[in-house]
Amino acid sequence: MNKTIIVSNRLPVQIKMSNGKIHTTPSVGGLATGMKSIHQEGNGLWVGWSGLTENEVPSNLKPTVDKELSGHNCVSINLNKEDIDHYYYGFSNRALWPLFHYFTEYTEFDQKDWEVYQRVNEKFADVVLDNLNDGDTVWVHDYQLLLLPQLIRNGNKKVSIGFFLHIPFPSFEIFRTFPARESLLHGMLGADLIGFHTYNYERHFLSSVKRILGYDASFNEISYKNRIVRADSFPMSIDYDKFHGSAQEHKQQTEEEKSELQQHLDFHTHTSNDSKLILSIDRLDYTKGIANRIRGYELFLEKYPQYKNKVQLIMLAVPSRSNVPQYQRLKKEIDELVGRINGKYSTVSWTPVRYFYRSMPFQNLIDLYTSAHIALVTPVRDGMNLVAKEYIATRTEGTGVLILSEMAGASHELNEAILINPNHTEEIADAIKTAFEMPVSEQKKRMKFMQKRLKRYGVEKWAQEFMKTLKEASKEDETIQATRLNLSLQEKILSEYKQSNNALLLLDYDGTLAGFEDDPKDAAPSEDLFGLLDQLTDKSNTTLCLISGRDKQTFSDWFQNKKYNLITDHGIWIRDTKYDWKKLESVSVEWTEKIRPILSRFVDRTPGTFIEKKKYSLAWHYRKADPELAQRRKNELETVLNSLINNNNLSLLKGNKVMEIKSSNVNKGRAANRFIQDQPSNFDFIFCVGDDWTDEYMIEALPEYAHTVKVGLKQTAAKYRLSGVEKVHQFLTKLARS
Ligand code: ADQ
Repeated sequence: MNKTIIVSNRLPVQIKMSNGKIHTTPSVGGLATGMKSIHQEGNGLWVGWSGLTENEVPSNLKPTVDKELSGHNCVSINLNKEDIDHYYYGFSNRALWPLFHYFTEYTEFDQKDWEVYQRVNEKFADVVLDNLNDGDTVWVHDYQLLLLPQLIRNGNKKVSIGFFLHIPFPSFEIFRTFPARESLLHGMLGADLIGFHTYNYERHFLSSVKRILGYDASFNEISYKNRIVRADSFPMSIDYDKFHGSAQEHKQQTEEEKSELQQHLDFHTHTSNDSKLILSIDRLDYTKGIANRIRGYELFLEKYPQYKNKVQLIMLAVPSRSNVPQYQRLKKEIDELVGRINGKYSTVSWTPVRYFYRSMPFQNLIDLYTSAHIALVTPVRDGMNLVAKEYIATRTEGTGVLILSEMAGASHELNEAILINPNHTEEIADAIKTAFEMPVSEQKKRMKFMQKRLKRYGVEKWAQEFMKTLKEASKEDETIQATRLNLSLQEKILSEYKQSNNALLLLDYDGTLAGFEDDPKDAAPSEDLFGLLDQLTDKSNTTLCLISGRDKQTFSDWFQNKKYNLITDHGIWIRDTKYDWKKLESVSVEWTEKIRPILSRFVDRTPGTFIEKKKYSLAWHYRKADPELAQRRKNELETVLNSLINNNNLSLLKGNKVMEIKSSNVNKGRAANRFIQDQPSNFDFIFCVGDDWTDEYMIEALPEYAHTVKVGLKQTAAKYRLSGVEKVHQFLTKLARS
């Protein structure tokens, strides 16, 4: 039975060792809950780090730890202190975390950190591959493991791989600054499906893939090597019922059952009817905008002094990454800010900020969520932010106001919150006032919308949706694999070819026999290619014909001494093996005078594009232009040209990063047919290969028995696919040597 392996930096169990004994407790975090059913299904496994370094587990206890973990269907990765220092604290949290959250000034690229990051990702890959069988699914989580999808793919191609990024993916302008940018993208592209919290992150990722690696992406699909990689957004959620249910139980508590914290909270809210609590909960992290939040609160007290004594900010900061210097500085800054406000405003009976720097048990979190009238969530960047969602889930009476930063992924779903710009202190102060004054009916109206949404799309649903999409993505890829000209199909065609008395090979040139160059002139045939084509031409049963959009002059120059049949200009000219050029179509070129100035205007406005003037057509090349701008200009140009084209009997050919305008009665399909009909005897075998849209005319025009092949993954009427020029050469070599 196939299984799913979940991989994350940390395992979903906590291990503690005391007096030589091992205790494990399952973690209750959001991810563990969301993945629970997937993890428990079949022989599901979770691979990750246990939280203890090799030095912390005495070697005699290692088998017991492993056994204990295996009882939870977990397999741990052995990491030593150096690994953790460089891979986790170093590369993950001193380079990737700040970079992806737009803190470029905090981003440190250290060569040693990078090397260890690669090594640790390989350690993860080794353990995953040891446990992986064909047909299994792997779901990799987060920024600590960006290289893992590709490493797994290299080790086993017959598995489905999903990857989810829990933090933002930054815009191209930020991402491009990073030294290891190519490797990180290639690492992620090993997956079949790459998930993000929001469409914006997905968009940024696709933009980096296009601009940095130069791969085509149409909508959310990237044609990567010989696979399709899908990117999509899946906003992560929470275990709504757990938070809602706990809040309902909490309401039933008697005075004696209440926690000490709850008693303190009650003490404040009971001092007067309009006393209110504002809640702030986060890991202590510079991305969470904690300092801005305190400043906003301070300004609120200053601007609206009538609320003094009536309001208290309860601030819970969970210690995090405290050996990274920026986190230590942040801790100091927050301590000072809190001290300053409390020093300035406290009275004998009132403290404006109650600050807790520690982790709290779940029940205390519920105390806080259920008691707070306002939740103040102001990250300057946050992938999603689950605290905001948890607050909504616990408001069983439908009251309460969420003030939420528009920089948190959650703001896309929680539109009914008061959305603020976390860098605008005054906006925070005013939002607190608005929240204070919001009528209960309005609070309930907003809460209802948000609760309904979160209840419907909980964390389990999130995980299921991801898995469902991953299955679909892998299936789609299988369909493509099915038409791939694999070895057994190649053998079949080869044996037909060997038996043939009169075989035709119709070969497109650019993108099929030769790779693309920035300048089309640089794609002249290599000695190897000449050798291969000569060998094929020498075969007594074979007619070879190169059929291309290239102009007659270029092909004459390149192939002047070669006995190949040539069809150029998309089918206007033909040269037979006796070097006689004949015109297949008569076409006028007067229209070029009208169209050329239009193309020139587009060239002026689109850096990196240029016009290629051929004898019978005009081509606008945009291979070197910014991909997104080129896409927009291409659509604009199409609109501009459409009416002119119809009136002048022209057609527009959309090739590979080129748009070509030419006479309508010319195409490779007509030319191929003419060529076939003009031969003295019928062909009993046809093999045709091409890579772009212009070749589709020829593929569609050929008789049913022809073996038609598309190079690449784009839509096609061809029967088979090959992934690239190299594969075409390999197959033609087989024909030549047969
Ligand atoms: P985080 O940056 O850790 O997560 P967040 O999404 O808010 O941020 O999750 C914090 C979690 O910790 C919440 O579930 C909360 O209940 C819990 N928590 C907070 N304080 C606690 C305390 N004192 N004791 C115990 N638990 C506490 C990263 C990304 C986010 C993204 C998540 C999930 O940075 O943007 O939303 O992953 O993908």
